[in-house]
Amino acid sequence: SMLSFEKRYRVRGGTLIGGDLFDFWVGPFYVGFFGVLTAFFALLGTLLIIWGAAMGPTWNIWQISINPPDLSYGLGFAPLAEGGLWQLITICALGAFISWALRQAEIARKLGMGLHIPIAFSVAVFAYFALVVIRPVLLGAWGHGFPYGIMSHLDWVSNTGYQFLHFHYNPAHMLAIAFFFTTALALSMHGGLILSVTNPKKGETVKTPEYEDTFFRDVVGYSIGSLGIHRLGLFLALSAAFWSAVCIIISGPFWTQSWPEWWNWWLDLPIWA
Ligand code: BCL
Ligand code: UQ1
Repeated sequence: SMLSFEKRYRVRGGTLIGGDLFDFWVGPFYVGFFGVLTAFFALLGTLLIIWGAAMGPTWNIWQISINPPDLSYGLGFAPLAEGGLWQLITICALGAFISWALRQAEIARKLGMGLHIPIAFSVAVFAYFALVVIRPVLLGAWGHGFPYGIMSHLDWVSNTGYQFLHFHYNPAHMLAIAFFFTTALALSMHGGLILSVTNPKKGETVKTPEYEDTFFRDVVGYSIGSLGIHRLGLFLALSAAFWSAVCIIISGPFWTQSWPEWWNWWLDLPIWA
């Protein structure tokens, strides 16, 4: 069922392309030109994955893997069964992700909201783009992309990590992990705080933001505020994905030795001499 609010905002306009053509809803879902595009790419990509699985040796969900082309194909097209399918699926994935972001933008424009959500989602898309386009192009072969499979992509991460001896020493990987963990800390504190103030003892009223501020001033001497925590959360989460993209782009294209060796710049500082 539709909220009265929704009804009021189900009006024409805000589309980026196609004018009124796809400016309608199917049940609760806004369609739009990019809704159609997302559905098209997602469906085609899924069918190609199923086709790839059917050509492969197993239906075991853990072992199915659609692999990128051999490194010898460089940046050219490969035959379907030799990684070409992976290339088409990658195009479909990017088509679906980008269309999804643009559909978010259309909905935000319709509602007169900021574009924070599509911008945030674009950072996740950027991390994926870094893995399957930016780094393979910089290294000169699509074969550097990761395979589409549950276990196989984990094997790829492990192998790629050990190519650099010890990936924990990658400074951008360190930053990305620190941001992921801090995101979890901030969200757990925020979730806990909001649930705690909205669940008063029987007979008492919900607590105001003054209580939230006072709690954190009493605990850590500082409150970032009820708007500030959301800015902090968005910053932390986007930074996690951004530094993830950086950590993998630099591994190979800009640093080919082991990551522990990168830290020699520190040992080589003249102040130790
Ligand atoms: Mg590491 C990468 C953490 C140990 C090698 N590693 C990462 C990062 C992250 C991380 C920082 C992956 C997140 C990411 O990219 O998000 N690594 C991490 C941690 C440890 C760790 C916490 C740990 O030890 C505690 N890593 C190691 C060990 C190495 C190692 C030491 C292996 C031996 N690590 C690597 C390598 C890589 C990482 C190699 C990477 O390539 C990866 C990285 O940085 O990649 C960029 C970004 C998010 C995305 C890419 C997701 C994008 C989602 C898209 C846009 C939307 C999908 C929609 C979906 C299909 C639809 C679903 C529909 C459903 C209906 C819902
Ligand atoms: C906080 O200060 C705050 O403002 C009142 C919130 O808003 C509701 C929060 O959710 C959290 C977690 C904090 C505490 C955060 C810091 C960085 C001290």
